[in-house]
Amino acid sequence: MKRMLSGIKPTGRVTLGNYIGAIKPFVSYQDEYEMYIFIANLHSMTIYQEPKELRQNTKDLIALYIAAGLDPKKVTLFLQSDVLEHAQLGWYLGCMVNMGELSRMTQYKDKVSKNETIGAGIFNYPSLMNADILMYDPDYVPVGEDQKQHVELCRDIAERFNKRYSDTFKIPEPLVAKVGGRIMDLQNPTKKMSKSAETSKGCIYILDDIQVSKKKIKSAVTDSDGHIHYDPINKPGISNLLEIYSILSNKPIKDIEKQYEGQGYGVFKNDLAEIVGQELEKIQARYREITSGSYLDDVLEEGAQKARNIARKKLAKVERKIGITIKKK
Ligand code: ATP
Ligand code: LTN
Repeated sequence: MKRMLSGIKPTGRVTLGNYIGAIKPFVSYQDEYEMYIFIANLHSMTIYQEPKELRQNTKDLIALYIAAGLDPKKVTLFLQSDVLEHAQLGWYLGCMVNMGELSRMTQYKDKVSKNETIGAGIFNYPSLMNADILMYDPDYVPVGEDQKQHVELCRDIAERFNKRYSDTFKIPEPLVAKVGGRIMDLQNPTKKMSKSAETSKGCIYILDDIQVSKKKIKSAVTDSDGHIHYDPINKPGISNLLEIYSILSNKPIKDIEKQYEGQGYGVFKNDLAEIVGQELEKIQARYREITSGSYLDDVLEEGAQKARNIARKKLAKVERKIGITIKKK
């Protein structure tokens, strides 16, 4: 069985973008791959998190993974901070990456260009991400479009390490969905739907009130040409809605275009609002069941143990190779 690994940061309320771009694909992979999915809580610290909110977001995220259909019996689900080896391997790998390489990362460049005061964590975080990945030798890393560059850097660093020492890490492949890899903000469809966005109007949260989320779909920004056609460059709003529709209804975009030929945006948006509403209702019902008891703690404990078994061995191997370990056995 090929292995797959991915993580999501608990930096805010989980969005429809996270669900479509990350969580839903994970669910579809779980029968086919050996999967490791974790909450990237160390990464979330790159931006200040209010402690109470961080705790709640972390719990919600793990519950939503399961509510969306991930089965902890099939998938190893864990908290990054429960496996201390990530930070240690992150340090070694951080010593192997060049400042120039880290400076070219889009997420970092975006922050710099906005002249925000940024912590060193934002700059260094691809090294920790490299550790998260290389620790488990995955074949594939399913991510949204925005993370592809980080996985490519990870491949370079793995190759560098293997060449400098000896074969140690598997070279992972990023896996970006062709449809749904980049769901856009409903009010500004040239911007990614993001859980840490300043305003929530263009962003659907999985735990949103159902009526609120329907309203957000109905008031999504489109264009004035009235033709339901997929063209992300010239019709970003409608194209984004078509992607959401396609993923949630399991229908190809071409079929949806045909279905709404000659109809206005109103009908299409109303139908999509219903589809989104139904999907969220299903997840929210399951979420309420899961969060009432100690089930989540048990899942995380079991996941951490499984992950630690792998991480401990990998880190020991790395430390032997690089000369940190002085004991013979
Ligand atoms: P932040 O706004 O704090 O950067 P985020 O909403 O971008 O957070 P992440 O935790 O960075 O979410 O991402 C989790 C996963 O969800 C990643 O694989 C990422 O690529 C994917 N993802 C995030 N936003 C979207 C989106 N709008 N469309 C598709 N996939 C997305
Ligand atoms: N950096 C990613 C989250 C993340 C991740 C990972 C994804 C941290 N470690 C390892 C895949 C594999 C983000 O910002 N979305």
